[in-house]
Amino acid sequence: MTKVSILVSGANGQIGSVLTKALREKYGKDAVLATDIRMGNHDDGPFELLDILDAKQLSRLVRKYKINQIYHLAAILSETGEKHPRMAWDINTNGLFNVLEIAKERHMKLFFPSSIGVFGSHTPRVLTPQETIIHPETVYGISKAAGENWCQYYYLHYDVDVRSVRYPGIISYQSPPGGGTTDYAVDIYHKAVQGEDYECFLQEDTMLPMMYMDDAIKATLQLMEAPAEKVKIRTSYNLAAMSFTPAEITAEIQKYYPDFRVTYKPDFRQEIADSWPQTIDDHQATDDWGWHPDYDLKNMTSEMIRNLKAMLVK
Ligand code: NAD
Ligand code: AKB
Repeated sequence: MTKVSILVSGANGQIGSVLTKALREKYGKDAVLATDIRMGNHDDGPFELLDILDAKQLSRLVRKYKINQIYHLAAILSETGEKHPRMAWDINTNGLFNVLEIAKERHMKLFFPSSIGVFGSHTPRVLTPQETIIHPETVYGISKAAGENWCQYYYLHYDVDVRSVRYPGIISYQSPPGGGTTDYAVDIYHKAVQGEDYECFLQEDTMLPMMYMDDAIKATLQLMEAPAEKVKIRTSYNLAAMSFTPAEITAEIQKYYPDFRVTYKPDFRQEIADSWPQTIDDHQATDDWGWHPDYDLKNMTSEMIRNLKAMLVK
């Protein structure tokens, strides 16, 4: 069997920093090359600077480290994308092209994270189906929807073994979020644990799909390990764990911090959130490769608070 040798792009980000660790635990620290456009803290294994738009450097690193799998996380998320539309399109689309091309050339396995951001206001918002209307209204969503289709194209025409999930908003204590619409659901825990009030940029009744980081990592590894014939969707799988509103997460946090107060000052992210689903139908991921989440709002809140408190003490 060929030895697994992985390159992670965007490895310093919210998901990349945790996923790189998980991959190193699974495959060994030297089997996972962390890369990012900026320096980061990856003392436990190899790290190289890589702008994903630099196809030559990507190719050089792939050859140097004999890479046979890429987890392509580098991207610009929804909030930052609306502030810098051309840059977001360029990085999200041309970065993916560079990755797809090298995956084609060297017959590599590829993970591409898509997002609930591919959906728009014409999509059914409750139990959003796997196959449905996809007319995204953000640059981020447009780039992810195009990316999903390009992934399928490279699978169909060039036999690239590309696998993808549409992550909901990811919630973690280990790493800060990187400029998205769901970031409030991470920030709110930090404020509560620090004993501060929180001003939320979404309305109190805005329901969005969310997922605890442990489940996101579990889904990613599970999909990448699934036998190829079980992976029937080559655009991107719907993936779900929980959905809640700012009022509901606040109420859950107040079970630990009864004096915690949240005020609401919606900004331009409200419009983005209003165009996204409230709940997701992910039965196809369950049927095809056995997906089941472990975390709901209750046990995630307990874990977030326990871990953030421990970090505060250090
Ligand atoms: P993040 O913003 O925290 O991290 C992205 C990383 O990419 C950063 O470390 C950044 O430095 C790097 N990067 C930016 N431009 C780059 C470039 N030109 N070359 C190389 N690296 C570059 O994002 P994240 O939350 O970790 O998301 C990772 C992936 O998962 C993204 O593709 C994102 O769209 C997707 N996703 C994330 C969420 C979420 O809630 N976090 C939800 C759905 C999908
Ligand atoms: C964002 O809010 O942009 C991301 C996502 C759901 O894709 N967290």
